[in-house]
Amino acid sequence: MGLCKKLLIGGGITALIILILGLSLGLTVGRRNIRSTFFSRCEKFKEHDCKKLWDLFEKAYVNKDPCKVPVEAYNPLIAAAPFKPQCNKMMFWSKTKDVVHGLTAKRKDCFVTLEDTLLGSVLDDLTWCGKEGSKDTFTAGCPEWSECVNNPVRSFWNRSSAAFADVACGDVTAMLSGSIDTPFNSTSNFASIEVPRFKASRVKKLNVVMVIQKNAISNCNHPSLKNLRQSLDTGITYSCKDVSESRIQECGAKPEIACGACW
Ligand code: DVN
Repeated sequence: MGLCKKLLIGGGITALIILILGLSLGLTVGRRNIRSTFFSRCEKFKEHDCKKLWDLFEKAYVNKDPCKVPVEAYNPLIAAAPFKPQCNKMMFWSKTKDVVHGLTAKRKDCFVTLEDTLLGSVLDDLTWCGKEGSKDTFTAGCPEWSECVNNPVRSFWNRSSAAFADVACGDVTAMLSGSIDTPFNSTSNFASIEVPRFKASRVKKLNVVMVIQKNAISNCNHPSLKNLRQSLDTGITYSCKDVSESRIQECGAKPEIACGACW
């Protein structure tokens, strides 16, 4: 076989080995990244055994088809770090993630969202999945949110949203968007999972804050909010206020503004 051919084949084999090594390194780095992120965020809370929580987390999806991870798979994790009722501080949201967390990051004295709790915090904005026959955690090549309902990420958020709503109490706040044509969308997690779990035996009132940005097309008079009121458990009172994004940001910037005076 000519020298040139031998060099070509050798080069091809070398390239293939580099590719396989790169892929497996990438997968290993991916698992190490999510694990180190999980631990660094978990350790900030100083209230749980982070290794135990990580092991319970992995058990939910590792070595499983990533489209066959039901919400119940996360029950042991939720049971190990149950959500605490934080009456009159709990905030829910829909399509307003950045505005809400911009506020709660600065005003933990006033409001707490699911993503401000231990379990919500350690996995916020992360992607993960497993696959049959592998004991690894993957952070790439996982199903998209809408690709299959029982994917590891969506099942975690559906299960944790339910558990967080189950402990909602006192005056509950919900921040909705005035920039979309249906602020209360029946298919959203807020509408389909959380609101149905607000019970009058615990929740006294739901205060909706409609975030009004420059491009606002909806407000508290939007018809979908009538659906929200009607879906509330009997006995839970309701209010809605149109609040400018700038006012919400001001409440975050000025801790001297009392929680109840933010809007
Ligand atoms: O009360 C909040 C909070 O408790 C959360 O856990 O659930 C409630 C918000 O859910 P929601 O009403 O469905 O609101 P959103 O804004 O549609 O989506 C909530 C979260 O699910 C977001 O983190 C979304 O991810 P993203 O887009 O910010 O990276 C995620 N999500 C919803 N639909 C999605 C999706 N992610 C990807 N594709 C989709 N189709």
